[in-house]
Amino acid sequence: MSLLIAMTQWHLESWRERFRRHLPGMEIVALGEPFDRRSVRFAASWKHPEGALTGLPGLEAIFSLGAGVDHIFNDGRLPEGVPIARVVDPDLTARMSEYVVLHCLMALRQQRRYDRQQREGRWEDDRDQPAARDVRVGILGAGVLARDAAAKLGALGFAVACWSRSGREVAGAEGFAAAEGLGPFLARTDILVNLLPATPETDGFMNRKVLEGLARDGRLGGPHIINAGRGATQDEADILACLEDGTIRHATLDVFRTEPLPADSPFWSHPNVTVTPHNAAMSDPETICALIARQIGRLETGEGLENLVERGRGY
Ligand code: NDP
Ligand code: OXD
Repeated sequence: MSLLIAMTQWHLESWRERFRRHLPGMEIVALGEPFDRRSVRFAASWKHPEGALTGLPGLEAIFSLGAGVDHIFNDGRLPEGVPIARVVDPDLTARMSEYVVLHCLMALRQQRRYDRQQREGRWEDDRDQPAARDVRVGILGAGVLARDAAAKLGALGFAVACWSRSGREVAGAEGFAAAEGLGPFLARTDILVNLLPATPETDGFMNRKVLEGLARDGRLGGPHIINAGRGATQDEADILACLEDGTIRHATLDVFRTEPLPADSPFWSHPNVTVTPHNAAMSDPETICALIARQIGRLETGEGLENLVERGRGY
């Protein structure tokens, strides 16, 4: 019985060592080395190469090593019928909320302006500092991450709303659903936070049309956007053009269509763009291995997997 580590990018041997500790008795094998394909029961994936999970007749579950699963669905030869589970972890969730709260506060408290003034040696305060309650944050998504961020922003006083496919209720936030809810949601939003997954439906979602729908009467001198979901959900040419013509005032981007962000990307040097290297919410590898070991334990005892992904929806 073995678990296959099917990943690119990360350091294989440290993951193997962790899985060995959390799953004593399980053989841990990896792509790129000879292994018995018939004995693989579980796969742990992060951006595995296309087709890497085919020809594994005993495969019972695929575990994403992250919260997102777009990297798994990018594989056009994914074996059918095998359940896919993702990471839902309070530590990761808390880190994402830190990121969202940090960047909403940066906008609210005009921190970039004061940084600039400090560099220029200028003492100039703003007597028109809005309160958090004067600023409307709109979160795209009402899932695990959006709900926690909404609660923490709400505790600071921000006026929070969430928009999602189903319009599911989020405590302390106004709810908007589907295509009909999008216009009113955008029209009441000063800071747009994207926490949508990358799916065929959300591809390029943050485009000019959406950005033009944001509130024009806010207290921040123009709309701000924060994307900590996935780069595929943003239209990067539209974002740049909207920054140029003032449709949006500032973009904080943790994720990009091409990562690492190419050296010649105009985002690097744009004065109204904040770039972070896809680390809004790092997953703790130790926690993830423990989570997968627990999931395998649940399968062995017949309890079934948690945090399953719906293939039809892509998240
Ligand atoms: P969830 O699956 O819990 O939530 C996804 C939310 O998106 C749901 O509310 C869902 O609506 C909504 N949604 C999906 N598709 C659509 C659509 N077409 N239209 C409207 N709403 C839609 O995911 P999480 O909150 O756990 O994570 C969100 C994403 O964050 C991950 O998929 C990942 O890509 C990204 N992420 C980024 C990290 C980083 O470091 N930058 C770290 C971790 C995650 P409904 O509720 O109706 O189903
Ligand atoms: C994730 C990520 O999906 O780090 O967990 O982006």
